[in-house]
Amino acid sequence: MSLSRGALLLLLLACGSTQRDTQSETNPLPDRPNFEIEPGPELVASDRVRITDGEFVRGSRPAEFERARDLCREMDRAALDGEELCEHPGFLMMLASEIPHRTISLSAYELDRREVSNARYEECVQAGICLPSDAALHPILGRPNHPVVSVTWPQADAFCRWAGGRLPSEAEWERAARGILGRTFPWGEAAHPRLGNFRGGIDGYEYSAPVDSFSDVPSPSGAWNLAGNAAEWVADYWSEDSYEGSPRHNPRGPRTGGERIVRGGSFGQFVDLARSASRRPFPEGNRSPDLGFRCAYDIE
Ligand SMILES: [Ca+2]
Repeated sequence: MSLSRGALLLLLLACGSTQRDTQSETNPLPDRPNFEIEPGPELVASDRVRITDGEFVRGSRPAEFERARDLCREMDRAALDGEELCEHPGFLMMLASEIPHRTISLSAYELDRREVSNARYEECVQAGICLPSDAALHPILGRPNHPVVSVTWPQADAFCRWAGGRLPSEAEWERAARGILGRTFPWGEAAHPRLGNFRGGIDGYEYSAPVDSFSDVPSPSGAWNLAGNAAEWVADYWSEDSYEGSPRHNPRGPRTGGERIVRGGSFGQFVDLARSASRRPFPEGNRSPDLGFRCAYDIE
């Protein structure tokens, strides 16, 4: 019997408790690659970036699907319960949901430069609007400058509204991580496990990292930790075929559903799951110790 989509994600998250370093043993990488430069990131305040209106290419070509499968195998993802995860139907379904590859356009918006921290989230709790995170008392996950995690989608949504914004649409999140050049990762093409907080420990963090860590790693939007650290809720409901027939301007997912979309990979997952096009479903009322969020803001 195949795993449900939510169960598959939980399985992937559960893998994070075992730290391994197969990548560094088999494929030594430089500490920093030669970054591609993309003009345009605009820091509008210390805490937000502005993304101008315009087009970008969303989704993946069939060749990128195959490359993502290869990346999964390279990460030496463990066989789980005798089943090879990289060939699991649920995993392949999530990869296939990135197709088709298509140019779409978005209105301008602003985005939090950092994941929402425990300290910021606590202000909303103290205001009587937000419910406390389940990880608030964890010795690492609960640190003030670490991303708030273990919050449901409704809790994340409530915070962003309280903060004067909203959760980013899935397309807005991808645009911020991918840029107009269609990068595979925010920093470029190669799967560098040192350029964010991923499973494996060679980035220096076993659990979450401060929300201003990896601030020297460029991204097309200037936002930090889109790839890795806390995975991030976005606004849209999940559908594996939502890219089919999608509007080409400011697309949103289905109007209803029970699962929302999670983006960006996490400290509990290998770097391949942090590809900027990678998308996965998660039940909106569930929590995970590596799942947080950041907020977007309309420009008046
Ligand atoms: Ca993140």
